[in-house]
Amino acid sequence: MTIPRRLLLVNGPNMNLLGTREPGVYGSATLADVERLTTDAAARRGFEVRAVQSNHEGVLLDAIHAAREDCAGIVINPGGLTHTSVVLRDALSGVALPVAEVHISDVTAREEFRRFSYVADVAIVHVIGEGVAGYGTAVERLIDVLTGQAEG
Ligand code: DHK
Repeated sequence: MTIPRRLLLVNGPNMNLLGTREPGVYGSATLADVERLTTDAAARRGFEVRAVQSNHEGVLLDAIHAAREDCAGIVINPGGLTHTSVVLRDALSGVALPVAEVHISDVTAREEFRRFSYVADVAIVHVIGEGVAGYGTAVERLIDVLTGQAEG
C-alpha cells in the first residue's frame, strides 16, 4: 500500500511564543524555525509537512481529523495539553495515524505535573529534551517506521 508522503506537524498552545518564551527552558529558536527545520528534515526523506499551531484545542482536533485524508503520520508537541487533554489523546487515537510526540524541554526533570502525558501511549516515537532539534529526530524516527525501517 502506498502512503501519502506528507506529515502533519502540530504545535499546541503557547508554542507561538517560542523564541521569547522562557528561553532558558525552550531556547531561542522561533516557531518559524521549528517549522522550517521540520520541513527540511522531512524533505530530505521525500516528505512534505503541513504545519499547524494553535492556542485553541478545537483547531488542533480539526487539523488532526483532517490528516486522515492526506497525511501518513503526525509529529506533535501538544504543549501543556500533553498533561491535561483527554480529547487531544482521543483525536490522535481516533485517526489511527502513527504519532511522534516531541517535547523541547526534559519534561521528566521539571515539575511533577509535567511527568504525565496523555499522549505518550498513543505515540510510537517519543523525543524529549533534545531542544528544537528533537523535531528533526522525531521526523527521522517516524519516517523510519512509516517506510518500514524500524518497528513501530
Ligand atoms: C511545552 C510546553 O508548552 C509545556 O507545557 C510542556 C513542552 C513541555 C516542551 O518541552 O516542548 O510541559
